[in-house]
Amino acid sequence: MLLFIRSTVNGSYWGIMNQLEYYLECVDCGIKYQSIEVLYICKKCEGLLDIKYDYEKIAEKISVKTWQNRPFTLWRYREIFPVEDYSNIITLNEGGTSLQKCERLEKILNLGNICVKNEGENPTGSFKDRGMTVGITKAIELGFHTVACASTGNTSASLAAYAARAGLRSIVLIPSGKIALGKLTQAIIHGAHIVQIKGNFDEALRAVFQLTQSNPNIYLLNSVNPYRIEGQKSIAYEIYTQLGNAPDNILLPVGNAGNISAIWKGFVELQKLDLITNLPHMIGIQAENAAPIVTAFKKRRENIRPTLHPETIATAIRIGSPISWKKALNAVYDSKGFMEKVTDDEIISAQQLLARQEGIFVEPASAASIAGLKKIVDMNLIEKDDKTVCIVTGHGLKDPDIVIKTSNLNLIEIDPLQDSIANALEQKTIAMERSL
Ligand code: AN7
Repeated sequence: MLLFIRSTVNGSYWGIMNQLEYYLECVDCGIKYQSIEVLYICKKCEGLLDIKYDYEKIAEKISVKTWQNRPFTLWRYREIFPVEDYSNIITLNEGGTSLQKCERLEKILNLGNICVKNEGENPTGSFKDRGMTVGITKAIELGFHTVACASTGNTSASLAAYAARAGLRSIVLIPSGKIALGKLTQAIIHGAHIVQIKGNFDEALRAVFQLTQSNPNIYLLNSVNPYRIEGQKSIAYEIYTQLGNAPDNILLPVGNAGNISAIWKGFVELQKLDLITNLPHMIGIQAENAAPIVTAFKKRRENIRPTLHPETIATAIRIGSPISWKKALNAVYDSKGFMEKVTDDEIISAQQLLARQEGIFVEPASAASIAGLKKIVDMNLIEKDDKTVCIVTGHGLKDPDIVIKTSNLNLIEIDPLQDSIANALEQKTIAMERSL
């Protein structure tokens, strides 16, 4: 049953859950909807929805001391998530990822303060688990038995795992032949119903939208679902906890643009709650041939023009028509940040750099944030002593094929009874030096 109440008199849009009051609001036309409604986009103008809270009331309920005494996972910050009953959450202990200071990278880039937030440490190996714990909890709360998403890989892996944990059926639509092996493997082992789409992610997203519109018993868990975004804003809360304030810059890869919107929302909330004194510049990085938001930003356009045939080695962000582009552009403009693009070669070099210099193995899309940092340093767009946090969004083992393809393998094989290992290594070093 849909309940659509537009009261202009007494503000009765407020839904009350867990004594936390909130409602949904269209980011385009501002119409408000009650939180009990299952809705993904505005019924009037098809704009994206955002969840609105009464921050004064939230401020009364939270206590930093209480947070400190809880385990360092996403649910440490439970008061800021719109779930009805905390005792019924579906969790795999997501969040609580480490913030690694990268001193070698600092030296190489001649910067004073770089940290990497390693989202590969999440249960299924990507930041998507943050959105999924809240989204799947919501699916259960709303009484759904089936959940679905379109995905370039990580969302499908996460959805499949959390649906399994909750005992729900999951359906994932993926672009045929274009998702990384590790991600497909995860969707398979967690028992998702996998549908390969002849087409790219944008077409898969349209298809899953139609599927859930014509089958209202299936809950859509792409980032257009406003509850997903609520989970992902936890990245901001953790960075605040780890640094004691907000950094100067946040760099992250941008695909469908949910994460940049979510993290910005988190920081704005932290400021409203009087927990931080400054806001970071949000710097979004896209792959060169899948960069519609970068183009819109550079041309100061109000709208994006979708890229019809997005292409990049970083399949996670091979997206031409990002659903959350408007929220992302708002985040970039409001934070006085910017958008930049990087080539596949720059992405691969950054992946190798982070792995070899810092011991952190990330998938290509995640390396885009490091490639972007290198690029903006070269462009003098960053102050030397700025505190910069790069979000590395997914684990490198998600996509082993890419490493094999892009590395100069030059493996050696010897008979240990006859050959000398030292000699073989020396020969290899000489060969490698010659090939440089
Ligand atoms: C590793 O899984 O869109 O800008 O369907 O897997 O919030 O879309 C993945 C996106 C960055 C981009 N890094 O985040 C999907 C999907 C990694 C990702 C992004 C994705 P958004």
